[in-house]
Amino acid sequence: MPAAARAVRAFVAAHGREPTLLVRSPARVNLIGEHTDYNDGLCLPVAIDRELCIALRRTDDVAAGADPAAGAHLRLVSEQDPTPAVIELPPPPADTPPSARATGWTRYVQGVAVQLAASGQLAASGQPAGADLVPWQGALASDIPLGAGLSSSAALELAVAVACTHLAGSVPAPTELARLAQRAENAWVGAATGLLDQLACVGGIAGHALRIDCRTLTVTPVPLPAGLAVVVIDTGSRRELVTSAYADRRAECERAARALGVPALRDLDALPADAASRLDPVALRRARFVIAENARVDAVAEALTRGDAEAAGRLLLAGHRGIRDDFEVSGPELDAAVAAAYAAPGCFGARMTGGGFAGCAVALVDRARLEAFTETFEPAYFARTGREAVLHVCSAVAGTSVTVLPDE
Ligand code: GAF
Repeated sequence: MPAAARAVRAFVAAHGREPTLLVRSPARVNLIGEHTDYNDGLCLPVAIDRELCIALRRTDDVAAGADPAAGAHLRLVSEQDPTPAVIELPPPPADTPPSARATGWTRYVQGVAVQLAASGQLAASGQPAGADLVPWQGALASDIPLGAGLSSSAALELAVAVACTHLAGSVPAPTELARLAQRAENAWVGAATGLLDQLACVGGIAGHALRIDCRTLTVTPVPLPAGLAVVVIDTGSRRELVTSAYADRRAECERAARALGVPALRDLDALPADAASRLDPVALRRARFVIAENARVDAVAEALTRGDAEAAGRLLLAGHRGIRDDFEVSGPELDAAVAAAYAAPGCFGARMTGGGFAGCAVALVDRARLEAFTETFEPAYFARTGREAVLHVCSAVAGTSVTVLPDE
């Protein structure tokens, strides 16, 4: 059963009546441009048809038969967790110490509510910031694998943000929603991530990848050739401690930019001739990767636009080599998946995708040869790793959206 139908069913089971709204928020896969977002650089994600859905209903609308006893909070049940997320309204202040914040997935929901209240996003009416945060109850269902590098957390953040702003009668620009969700993740959850995931999730366009300039926040649609399948390979691997390694990479990039005298690595088209004497070996490798990766984003976007899947695939392979050897965030299962994919029929190229170390790879595959690709890839990957991979043949879809359901 699709996630949307499961969310509606879970809502009725939990709350004993029908929801009035359905919010749908896609996962994303990044084709190229990895770890460039926090370097003010370029990336090329696709919002994909694996989604997180929230069915919901406001609880303060007595005229519509709502239950005032439900109280002033957001209450969200999930098919993946028996303990509901309950966020009291008004939400806690933004400077609440980390130890007093919610834990687990509830923290993302709370973080969005906190940022909405703190931003004055909902205060167009002139009321104090946060006064317009409408209480609601909801049920969540998701087809996005957790911890796999497909942005399940950004999908949740954006779904909650869109639910809250819709009920408040506010329609913020997609970039504002993305920034707000990023603040929830950075300042409340405590993960120093860039803006790639949130922009991809909220800005998705059917049939297109998105060339995102993370400095100007300009999003340019890039058509995906009809005969080209975007295949996400879930390697089945997951890693702990990814957050601290991510923070290390970010710090190393910032160190490299400082030593090279630029605001961000984005500001360099090539390593200066004397880079090796100005940078320690680690910072040199990180800078080399980021500079080359930014250039690959434009090259892949151009190749896709002219329908040149071979060229796009070669660039993905080069990207994988760079992220493995210079940026050092690949992992054994990711390397095995890329090698097995590229050796399979119909594959133009493949690379790890997302933050790294574990999770998913992405392959560009000739749609006409998908069956042969799958038949060859699966046993080859198993032979290399002893693991079963899960393949998702993905379509590019629209970003986070809200639908009004027939009210019963
Ligand atoms: C994670 C982060 F959340 C993104 O901001 C981005 O840096 C990505 O890793 C790497 O490209 O998904």
